[in-house]
Amino acid sequence: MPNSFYITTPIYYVNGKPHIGHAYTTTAADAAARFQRAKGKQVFFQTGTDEHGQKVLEKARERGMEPMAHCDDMVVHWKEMMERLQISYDRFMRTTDPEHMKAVQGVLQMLHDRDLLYKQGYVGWYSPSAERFWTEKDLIDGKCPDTGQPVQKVEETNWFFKMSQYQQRLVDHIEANPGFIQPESRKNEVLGFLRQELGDLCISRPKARMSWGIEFPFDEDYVTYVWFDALLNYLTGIGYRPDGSTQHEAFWPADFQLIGKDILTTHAVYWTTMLMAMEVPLPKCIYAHGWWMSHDGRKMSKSLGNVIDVELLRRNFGLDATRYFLLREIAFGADGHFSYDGFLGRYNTDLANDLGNMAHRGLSMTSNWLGGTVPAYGASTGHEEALVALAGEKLKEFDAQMEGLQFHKALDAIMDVVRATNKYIDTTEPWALNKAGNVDALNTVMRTVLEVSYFATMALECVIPNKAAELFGKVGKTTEQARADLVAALHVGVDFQALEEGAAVEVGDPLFPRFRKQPEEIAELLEAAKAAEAAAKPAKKSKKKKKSKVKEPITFEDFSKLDLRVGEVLSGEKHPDADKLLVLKVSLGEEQPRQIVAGIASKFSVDDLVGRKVVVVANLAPATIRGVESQGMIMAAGGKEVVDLVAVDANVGEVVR
Ligand code: ME8
Repeated sequence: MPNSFYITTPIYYVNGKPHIGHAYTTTAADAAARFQRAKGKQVFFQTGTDEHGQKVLEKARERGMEPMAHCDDMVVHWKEMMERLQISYDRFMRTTDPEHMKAVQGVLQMLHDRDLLYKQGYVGWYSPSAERFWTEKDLIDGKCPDTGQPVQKVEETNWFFKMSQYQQRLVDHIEANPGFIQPESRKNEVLGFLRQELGDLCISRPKARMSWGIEFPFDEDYVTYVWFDALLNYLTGIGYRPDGSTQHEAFWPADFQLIGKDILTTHAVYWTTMLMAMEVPLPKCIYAHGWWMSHDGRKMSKSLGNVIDVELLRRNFGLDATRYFLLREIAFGADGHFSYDGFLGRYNTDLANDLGNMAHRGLSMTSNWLGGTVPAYGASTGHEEALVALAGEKLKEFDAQMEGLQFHKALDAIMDVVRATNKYIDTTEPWALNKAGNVDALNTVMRTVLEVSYFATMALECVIPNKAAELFGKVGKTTEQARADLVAALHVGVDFQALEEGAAVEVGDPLFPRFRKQPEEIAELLEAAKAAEAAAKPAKKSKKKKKSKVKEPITFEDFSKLDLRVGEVLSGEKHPDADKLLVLKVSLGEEQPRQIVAGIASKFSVDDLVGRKVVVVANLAPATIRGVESQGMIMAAGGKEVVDLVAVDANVGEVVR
């Protein structure tokens, strides 16, 4: 459908409760969905839960429950999280939904009829935590390379999907459609992965070992591999049935499929080749965002226990502030760290000082000095024209960044207008105009500030829906009117003529009061933040550090011989012959990624590093380190013990000076 917009999140495993990572993807999808709805698109937004597979079965057993009863119980937490975050999904998909299960069986039958499935004996290492097989050489210290959790050796006959025959078609599709896998670094990662020979995909589990899944329609001894089942939710949820019906075409191909970078291969390779086999078009974009990390540089996850419960943030700072923080704090695509101080800082600057303060100043001065109604413009103070122009330009930027899911930039564009308006208030000094009885100019200043307050919240409504609605009410507008005004502003430009002259304004409480709670009032939140940090950092004996002496001075000429570049870690493995070394593939934006041996294994696993931007000494002469060639050096902080990597947030290949 030309006016449709379909956006999905991963469906989450019900082996634990939701945390900041899940809230993040879901809030991002929600903001995009709300924005597109406001723009008049026919939106379908799907999220849900992934309920089959070994991981969920084990959790149910651990709780002494039947798997279905366990899922029903856990789903309550997920739906509650979504309700609390005001997630405006159109469908909450559960893979235990009978219609979905029937459709999955239909797809299996269809692929079987097309001779795209075969049965074969197999030996592999199964990781229940990642729900996938690995070969022995993939394992790190005998554990799952993705999650670091134990694996089980499994020898059994299984059904395979002939994934390998789609390898070249997939490479061609990725190359011909630059926006298909985003961001660019993830696209390169997938292309890198596809440079090796692609195998076929094991898509069954014998019931004798694991029965919690969808039964094969043509082999009752087997159930479907959890990923094969789960990925299909994106289609079955919008009515896809493998019987030639076309209901799903109202929304398919999806505009955006949001995922975390942890599940890139399953989406960019398994899902896309499954679609090719089903003769269904590929989604327009698979967008893999980064991770919320704890301060030791590890992904926040259920298994590490270093997660923050967003509910604590919501309860202490409010829903809108929590949603704003999630989307503003880190670039969508990059990793970011959570810290309580970071949250507080963002709240107090952007929301309390900038947006909240601007609106409150406008409303209270209008109420105190102008009888509490929206004034007509008087004479110009000479500063309004620039502000209108800035707002017009920034709204366009906001629109473009929202269309590209660059939430942090979109929000910042609107905040630029807010900050400029606070400066405008300071420059025009309405208190002085009031004192001097210059009502004409005062009217102009107040009208302008009220218009910007409305303008900013109208744009930000998709992120801060409640506070926006509160502000609309204070200037005599409804949410419906604000959405219509947003569309008008996007089409014909910004003129700061949206409010109705004479409409009553209401001051009330500031939208975002400065956060002044005492530590004892937010003890629960502080404790949780501290516990997450403690889980992140294994306790170390405190050692007194000797300060290393600064070396002999070098000249600038010596220094300028160094060619330092920004690189991104694409993949890696442990050095075959040295515990402290990792062998990493690092992209410097050159044709081929570099292989770099780095002595950082005591601090980082490969999993911690993939996707991180690092500083590389690019012109260090290649050397062979314990039998492995190294083409450069990654810069790290710390003496003998590595403390952290030298990290930058810049484009791959950029020179570091
Ligand atoms: O993988 N930072 O489910 P899951 C950012 N059922 N996002 C994070 C995160 C973090 N620290 N931790 C989790 C599964 N996420 C499968 C998906 S889809 C057909 C099947 C988010 O419960 C992120 O979106 O492990 C990630 O991809 C997802 O949660 C994984 O959720």
